[in-house]
Amino acid sequence: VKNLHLLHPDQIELAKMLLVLRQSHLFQHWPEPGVEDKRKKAFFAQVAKLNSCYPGGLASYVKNAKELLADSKEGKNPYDGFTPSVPTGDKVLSFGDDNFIRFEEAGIKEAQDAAFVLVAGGLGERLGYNEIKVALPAETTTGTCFLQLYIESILALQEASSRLSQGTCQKEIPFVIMTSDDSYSRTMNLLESNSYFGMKPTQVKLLKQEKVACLDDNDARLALDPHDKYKIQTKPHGHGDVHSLLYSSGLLKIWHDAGLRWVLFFQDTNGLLFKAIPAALGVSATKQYHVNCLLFNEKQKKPLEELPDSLTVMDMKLTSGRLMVINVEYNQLDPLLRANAHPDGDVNCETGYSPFPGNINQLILELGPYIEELKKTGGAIEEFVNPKYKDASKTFKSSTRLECMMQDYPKTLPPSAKVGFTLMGTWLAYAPVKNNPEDAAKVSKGNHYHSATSGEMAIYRANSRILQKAGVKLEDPVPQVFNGQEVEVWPRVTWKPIWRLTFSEIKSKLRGSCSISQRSTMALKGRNIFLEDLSLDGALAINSIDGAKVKVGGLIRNKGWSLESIDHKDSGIPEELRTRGFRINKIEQLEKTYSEAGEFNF
Ligand code: UGB
Repeated sequence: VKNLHLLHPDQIELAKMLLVLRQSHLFQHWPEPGVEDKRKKAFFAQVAKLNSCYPGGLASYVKNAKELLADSKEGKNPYDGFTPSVPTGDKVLSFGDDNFIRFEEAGIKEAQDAAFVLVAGGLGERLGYNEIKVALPAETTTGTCFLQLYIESILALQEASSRLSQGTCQKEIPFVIMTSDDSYSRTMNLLESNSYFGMKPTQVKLLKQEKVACLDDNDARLALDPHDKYKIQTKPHGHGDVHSLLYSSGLLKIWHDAGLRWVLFFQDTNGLLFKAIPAALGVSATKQYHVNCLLFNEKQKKPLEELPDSLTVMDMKLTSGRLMVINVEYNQLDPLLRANAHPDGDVNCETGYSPFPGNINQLILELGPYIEELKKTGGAIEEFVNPKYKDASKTFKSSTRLECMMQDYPKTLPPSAKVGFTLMGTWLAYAPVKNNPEDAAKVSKGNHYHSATSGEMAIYRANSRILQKAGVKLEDPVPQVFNGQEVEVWPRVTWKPIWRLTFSEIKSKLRGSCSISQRSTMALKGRNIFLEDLSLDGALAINSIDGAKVKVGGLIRNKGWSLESIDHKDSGIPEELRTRGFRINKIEQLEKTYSEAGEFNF
């Protein structure tokens, strides 16, 4: 009370609110006026920010926290009353068949009416990489980082979509990146120092999510920062923030007014994602899904204790009869199954994998119904709390906070909402980079490592298999161990998204009979490169401008590029190589650059 005169009237209101919320411990320790007054004012500036960034303000935050903490203390399962079942509907979309090609075409048509949203507020502590994760090379043959790959993929989609609709000028596909205090400036720097990887700066918009207040106990007392007694401790609220941020930024309305129809959400390190996007968007459009979740098959039965939870999806039926297609956290799935006539929990079926598919966390939302829903909710997503308890007394080991996930969006939708999914083969659609070498090496053989090593190898495997499906003869992969992880090493095939996005496009780039040996590397950086009766046994790199039409054929043999194991603990080696446990030794290659328009054969 003695300090009240230091504050502005609106800060006094905030102080009163904190008292009503029983948060007086936050300033009980404050010294007499005249001592550290500036820091006292700064404290209220932070309170004002925390209050304005949460829908309903701090009063709602504390109220929600109390309820969720009470449920958690009681051990209440949020899925009580639901009966889980494996989702029904279409089976796995099979790459390259007629159905797949039809969906890809439909998706390409729709792409010009889409906006893309990347959630990249996390720092990737689990990966042990000190930079932002989107700066990490997706593969080291070309060194293309994830952000570049994503931007070039969106630009290629934009171009293909406008070509298909024979539009006179290309519609620019908006690209939003949700960042946080941890990632905002580094993401901006990465974009600016690389000329936005070819995208117009006006096409890219960075949003920033704020952290939320930490909670010290079951009464939702806000936690003070252990290093600063004039600051409330904060932690990330989760990727679910993306919905309220998109809504409050006004972008959804702008997109709607501009006639856009789809919003696609995706995560920071999946180098395969855009191979699945055209078909998945085609599924959304054809089936008129309001929400389409991308799923992968061959989900491991149970992650190791050391690894974080992943998600799965299923149809869930409430006893009252409501059917909900929803993602369920792995740690909630097992108890849920056990309580519902599956005494062994989530176990593998005859395929050797869990019958429940995994969640890639790529969502496609139809913009119209999405806006209507957000007008009601403001983008608030059902939250959860995950306190780590000391013992049976249920006091906390350390402070906790409320969290939310973007994939929980459908939870509040009315039963009439069309929520569906697109199931793809893992090899085509999902290879995230999340785990550091030590943790990945603990994953049992045959399961997904989700490391930089497996992420890179998955790109070569997918590209090789795509070429194989299109008729190219490829030698079988060989197993190799890097960073303690056994991976299949396929020919190191890479191409720019502009070379090929869909299966039909790739077929149009191949002629005659082509073959590639296992030890080969092929990097295609150009739009009009055609492979004709090519027999490659070594390394081939082609760079060409749009106007150059290059036909590559005949026998190309050289010493090539080999993969050399490195020690991930050797701090003298760059981190982005150490995370994958190998580097590329460029011994000999055929490299050609075409910087002038014309037709070329070699
Ligand atoms: N992210 C943010 O933008 N803000 C945040 O506050 C937190 C994260 P993680 P997670 O792919 O297998 C997700 O940490 O949370 C961004 C799904 O929830 O990589 O463990 C962050 O930058 C889970 O259902 O993943 O689990 C990154 O781009 C499952 O699908 C993204 O959010 C799992 O991914 C995901 O953050 C998976």
